[in-house]
Amino acid sequence: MKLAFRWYGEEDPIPLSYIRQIPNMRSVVSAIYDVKPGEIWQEESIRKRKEQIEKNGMLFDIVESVPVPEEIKLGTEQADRLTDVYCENIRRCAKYGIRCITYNFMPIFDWTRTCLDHKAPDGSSSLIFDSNQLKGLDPLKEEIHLPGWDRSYTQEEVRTLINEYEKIGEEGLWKNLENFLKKIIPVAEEYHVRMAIHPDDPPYSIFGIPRIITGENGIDRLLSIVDSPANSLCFCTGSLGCAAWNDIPGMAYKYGAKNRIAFLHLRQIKRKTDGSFEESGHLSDCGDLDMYEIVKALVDTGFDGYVRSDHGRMIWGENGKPGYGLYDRALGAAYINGLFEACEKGRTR
Ligand code: DNO
Repeated sequence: MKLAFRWYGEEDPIPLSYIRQIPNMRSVVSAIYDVKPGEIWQEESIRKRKEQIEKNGMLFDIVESVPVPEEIKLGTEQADRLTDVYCENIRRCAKYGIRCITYNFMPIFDWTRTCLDHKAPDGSSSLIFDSNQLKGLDPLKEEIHLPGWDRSYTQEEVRTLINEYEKIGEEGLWKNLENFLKKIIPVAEEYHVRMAIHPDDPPYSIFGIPRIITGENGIDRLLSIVDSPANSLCFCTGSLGCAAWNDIPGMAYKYGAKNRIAFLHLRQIKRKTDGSFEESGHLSDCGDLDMYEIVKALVDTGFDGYVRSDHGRMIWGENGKPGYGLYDRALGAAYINGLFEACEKGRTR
């Protein structure tokens, strides 16, 4: 496996020199942050990012994310032109050594949580999703700002987008994903890049907005649209794992065996019966996901993709970007090293 750590560029309070000190750290997962979705990534910016990372003894060979503009997801008349821009970004990334690009196909919002600093009894804090807090809220009628939502949209824009997504529904979104994949995957193949789609987080509809990459059925359908390792998954255990019906080790084995997991996000969650959940320490004992079984399933299939610890808690007084502090993600990385070493050695003995 290729151990990686997400870094938000110059704005990130964590120095690359610290990330380098995490044992076995290989790649820095980053992106170009000064462009909007749908714009071209300047080669100069990609080159600079690569140099910064390499100067610190690591590789820049994986991107998270090249965001997909709403026009593509909605299939507007701009979709074709913007997909061409997306293809050009794939080519440019490949030119500077990128081998894997993460993206998602979630309408309007990326991940959704209700609180970013929920205190646990041990004094740590983490991100949670409390479904009670959403009950009775209607973004079509009132102004709602949830953590993690893109603040660049005005409330009016959010309303228009929600209406448009409701009009196209799940099948419309599938159609637009299909058009997108049929155009981008051949380019990714030609340039030896694996596209890794991030599942919807959480994996169910919120406020009636369609969500399609939520479990096995959706993933099977997605992978069959273009049957190629360039059309792969960013297998996020915590996103898929919020739905109790998703068998995460089983899915890891199934998609690992098909060589369709390019990137693994190891994130732990604790579910509640009403659909709420909280993020917790990465260890199996800290939540509902058996990390050993997940890693073992992947190792058994010969997995050699990228892995990163996802969404750490805030611990030891750190005051960082929610989910993306140094300390707990570094503990998670050490845990990932241990799990992989044990599973890999266990296989050959
Ligand atoms: C959350 C992340 C996601 C992920 C994107 C990929 O912390 O896992 O924001 O980067 O969905 O496009």
